[in-house]
Amino acid sequence: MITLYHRPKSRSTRFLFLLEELEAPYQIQLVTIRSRDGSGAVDAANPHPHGKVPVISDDGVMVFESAAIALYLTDKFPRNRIGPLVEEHERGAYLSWLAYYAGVFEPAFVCKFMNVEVPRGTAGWVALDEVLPIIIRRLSQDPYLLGERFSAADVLYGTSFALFAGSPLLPKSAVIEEYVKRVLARPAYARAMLREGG
Ligand SMILES: N[C@@H](CCC(=O)N[C@@H](CS)C(=O)NCC(=O)O)C(=O)O
Repeated sequence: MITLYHRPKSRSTRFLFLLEELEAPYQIQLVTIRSRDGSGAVDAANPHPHGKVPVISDDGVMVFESAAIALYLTDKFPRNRIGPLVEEHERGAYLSWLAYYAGVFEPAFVCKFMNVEVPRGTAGWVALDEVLPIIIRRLSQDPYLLGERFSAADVLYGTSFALFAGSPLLPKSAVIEEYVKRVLARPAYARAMLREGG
């Protein structure tokens, strides 16, 4: 049984979505986290090394970091084909988009948000202005990052774009807007929202 350590309206919400997509058996353990305004506290019950969410425990096996959790869960629950397995053609693209999420996409957004210039040739990521055209080009060709096939990578990117909708951080793009609509229209997302509060 998977336990998801969860704080509503945080990065753990998307794992309710993924677990629903996978139709995996899971339970939710609500935890507190530190917030940007200084409120909140690390929850002693949270096994994450920095007291963050998401983190999952699978009968004692602990997995943290969104991209790692996504890969762990789609490998563990392959029935609904939400993540290509090792022997599948799309596996390379899947791993690439998951790693790109953690290593490039999120840092690019954070730099933009903090108004920090990305040092070319030093940082392992690039500025958001260089990230967005890559993703928009990909999604102009196909409905999802892996093509016709929806995957856990779309859970991460789709919910992130949904979060920034209307924000000056995200220039208006019909391609992204349609993508977000497609991702959030999935029945698993609606089921996840029903469990958001725990
Ligand atoms: N790189 C982590 C980021 C996790 C993260 O920063 N989560 C936020 C909630 S959205 C958090 O727990 N913040 C509390 C803190 O920083 O102590 C991942 O993608 O899983």
